[in-house]
Amino acid sequence: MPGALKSKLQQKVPEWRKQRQELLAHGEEKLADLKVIQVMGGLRGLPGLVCDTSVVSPDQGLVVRGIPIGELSNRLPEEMLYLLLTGELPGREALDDLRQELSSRARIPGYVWKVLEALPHDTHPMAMFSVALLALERESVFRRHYEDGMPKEQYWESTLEDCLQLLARLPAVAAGIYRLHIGQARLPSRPELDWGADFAQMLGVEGEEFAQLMRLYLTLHCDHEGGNVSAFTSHTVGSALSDAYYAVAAGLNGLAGPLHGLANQESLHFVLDIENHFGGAPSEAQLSGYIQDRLQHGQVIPGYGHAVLRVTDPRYSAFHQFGERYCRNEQLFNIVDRLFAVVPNILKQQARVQDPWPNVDAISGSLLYHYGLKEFDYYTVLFGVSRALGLCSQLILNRAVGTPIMRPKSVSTRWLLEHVTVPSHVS
Ligand code: CMX
Repeated sequence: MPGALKSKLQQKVPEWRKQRQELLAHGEEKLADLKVIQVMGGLRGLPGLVCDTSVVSPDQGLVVRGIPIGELSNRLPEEMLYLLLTGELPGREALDDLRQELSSRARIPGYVWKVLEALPHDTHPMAMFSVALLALERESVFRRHYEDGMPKEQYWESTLEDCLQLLARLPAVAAGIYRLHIGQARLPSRPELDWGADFAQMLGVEGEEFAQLMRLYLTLHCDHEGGNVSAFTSHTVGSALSDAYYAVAAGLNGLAGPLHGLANQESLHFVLDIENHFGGAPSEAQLSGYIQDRLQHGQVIPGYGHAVLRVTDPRYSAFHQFGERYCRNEQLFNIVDRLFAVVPNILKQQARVQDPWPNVDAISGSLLYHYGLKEFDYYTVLFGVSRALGLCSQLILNRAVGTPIMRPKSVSTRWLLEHVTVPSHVS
């Protein structure tokens, strides 16, 4: 018998397919004009993708299935998965069923550990994470069924199967990578715990406060619509009908970049550098000079700015509330607070910066550090465990409605030069 999540999707998929057909009947209608700056500037603002799991608006930030993320910060990551996929929060029974389904699939095949243990010790944890996922690809049900001639209508069901298997294993894989990284033995999963609490204890950090931080962390990072580097990459790879293991690993490889998910690592480095430089929390005036100096040297201010947002990231605010409650007297938290008082005003004076406000990466690292998770280069793995919820959900939904392979047109510089209006002084 299918689980509660699959049953709910079986109810919903026909309606979503119908909607897509209705829209396709309007296929020739025009939605937007394309500017040269968009072609040359990462397609900023161009509505060229459909993503139903969440939207990010400049003034509100992340809204998951119609609910602002600030209203979801007390939800479990498992509830977020159900919400992302179905558009509804699960009731008690459906949630218990999903948790049971995840814990029953959580065992990690031994070969994954052998592969990870064979890597040089200084391999970046994000590279290890990606390698682990690719090692698990041999288990793909989608690939096997595809080879056996599975009909298109069933693609999403095999993809769901792969995604549940993949997601169920991620906390143990990610925690195992952490323990390997710090030279400690792996800790066994405790299936009676929820996803966040089990992950926390497998990392080796005990206590309800850290479990609560992990739940919050996994909930807040779960999705950020479809156009960010990790989601877009994962979608592109998935659109070739590569299975979930390939698609999610590809997305995580994008997340590993310093302008994307790695910014949380960079951000904490930055806060610690400030602490070292001033021998503690600097005054606002000292901090202001430090920031100006950094900008003059052409460096970015990690954790500030965003390609879409134009307000303080609500995920920053949710972490800040947590910090206010549990880390108020922590020096790093105070530096983070002081940066918030200083950086936006300075960035506002830089005409080129579109968004002077903090994003989620400005604060998450200082909270992790407070609980003794001091391996910065591991932080993006935590982000990745959470973001895989969104990547998988997007992949399943795309398979359900039959989104085609991605193939935008590229143009050459010569083509652009020929198509822009010739300046009057030239002619
Ligand atoms: N510090 C200094 N300069 C910044 C800046 C910052 N925090 N944010 C933007 N800028 C600069 C850009 O580098 C760009 O400079 P150039 O014109 O010289 O290339 C200019 O301002 C315009 O950028 P933008 O349109 O405001 O922002 P983008 O969409 O190009 O980039 C982002 C967005 C996040 C990459 C950028 O703000 C940045 O590098 N921030 C710091 C890194 C960071 O926190 N990344 C995490 C983002 C969240 C995530 O995806 O995980």
